[in-house]
Amino acid sequence: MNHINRRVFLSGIVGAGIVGALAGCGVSQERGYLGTPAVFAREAARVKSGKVRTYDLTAKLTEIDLGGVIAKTWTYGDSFPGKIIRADIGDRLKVNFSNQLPDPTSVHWHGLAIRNDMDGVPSLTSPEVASNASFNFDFTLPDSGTYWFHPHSGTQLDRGLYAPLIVDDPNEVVTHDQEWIVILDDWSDGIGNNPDEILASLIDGSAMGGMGGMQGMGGMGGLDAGDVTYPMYLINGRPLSDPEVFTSKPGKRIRIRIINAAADTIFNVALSQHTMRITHTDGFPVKSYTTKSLTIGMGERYDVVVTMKAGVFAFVADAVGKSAIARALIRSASGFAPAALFRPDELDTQPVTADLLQAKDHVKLPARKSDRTQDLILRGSMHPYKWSINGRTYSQTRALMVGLDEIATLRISNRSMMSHPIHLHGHTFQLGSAGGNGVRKDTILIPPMGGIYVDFEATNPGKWMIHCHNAYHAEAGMMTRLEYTA
Ligand SMILES: [Cu+2]
Repeated sequence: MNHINRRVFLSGIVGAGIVGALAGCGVSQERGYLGTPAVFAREAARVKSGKVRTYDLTAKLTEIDLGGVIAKTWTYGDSFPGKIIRADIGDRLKVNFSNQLPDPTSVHWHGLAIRNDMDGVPSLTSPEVASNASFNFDFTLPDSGTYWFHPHSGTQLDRGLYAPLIVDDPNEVVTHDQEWIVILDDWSDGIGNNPDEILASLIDGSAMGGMGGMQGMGGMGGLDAGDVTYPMYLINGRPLSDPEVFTSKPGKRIRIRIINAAADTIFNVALSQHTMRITHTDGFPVKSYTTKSLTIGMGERYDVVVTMKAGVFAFVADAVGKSAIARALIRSASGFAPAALFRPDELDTQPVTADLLQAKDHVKLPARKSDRTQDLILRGSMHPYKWSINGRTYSQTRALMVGLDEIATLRISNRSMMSHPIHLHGHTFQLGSAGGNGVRKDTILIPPMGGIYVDFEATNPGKWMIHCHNAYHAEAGMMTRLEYTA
């Protein structure tokens, strides 16, 4: 039961229709800020490089150019996606954040097992940052890898507020010549409905199909499709009509760090005429696995290495169940780019999912018997538009509990007809048993009616979110908390 049931994975049904009331996300502690002695003690014990890296980060209103279509949206700084934050393992990262948006916001450092009071979850770990206010983040980076950051406030994730955060390990043996960060997204803000309007339309059923409307009109809506039809799908903020072109040379090995920043879209990705050697997922190394395509859920990351042939090649992200693609190009020699809607044959191969991969030995958790097992039962429906964990939406949720330094098991079972990428804050679990072969991850796609279990080591005290990384499912209730016993 620790492996995703692949047959089930391919049999999603999407329902749509009349939707009812939303059970909103709850606010349990208005002030938050849980800088407890246990949190400070663990921060003090983290391995430190002695270096400090300081960044300024501003959330603001911006106009972006989507292939000649100007969209007003919210971004980090003047670039979209936001500028990379990069540091080494053990560095102390200081981010001076300023909120110039009309609404309160927050910044969550997705995937990083950092001190709890810097995790950026309003009303749980730190105060929401009011409009025209600021907040200074300050934390030690515990692990290397591909991470990213985004708001943890309402549906803001579905605007332009995201950027990569890369943590380097100076001791890593480098086996590539170039690096390319590829961020996938589904897009409507400023050109179709904004995220608040999309959520409202999902709840009241008013927007059916069309730009930023509801996906599917009942019946078979395709495989694992999301809830929303977007007018555009982007790679690095660029639409099909104006793709990013990455320049390389034949024989060069490119490390591609793929991040799915979409709110409602799972992608299958492939590079035309190439295989991809998967080296990491969610920041953690895996035993090399070569594939022609892979599936990436919202919030997940995969690092792959490709060895370039000569020519112009399409890197394509197929929006699963949505009959749409996003793409970028790699140019390693002269030639014409394939047509905008070109779909590589590689996308017709069985895509790799995390259950097929194995952790490298040095990142396996200690092979210890689990101290406690808790269930996460995922349920929901399009009508009414309501998504729950263990029969409760977030405002009514009962936190899962764990004791400090325990090995804890989460048994996740999906009793709905959609895939859900489940994200655990502050920890990286191991798929299957601690010390087994499963990969280390912080976000795992649970297929419709599928189930898995994961083990994690409870070494990061505080209050943490566990939730679906579909922004609309999370807002409609599919979130709970993990808390440490006193
Ligand atoms: Cu979900």
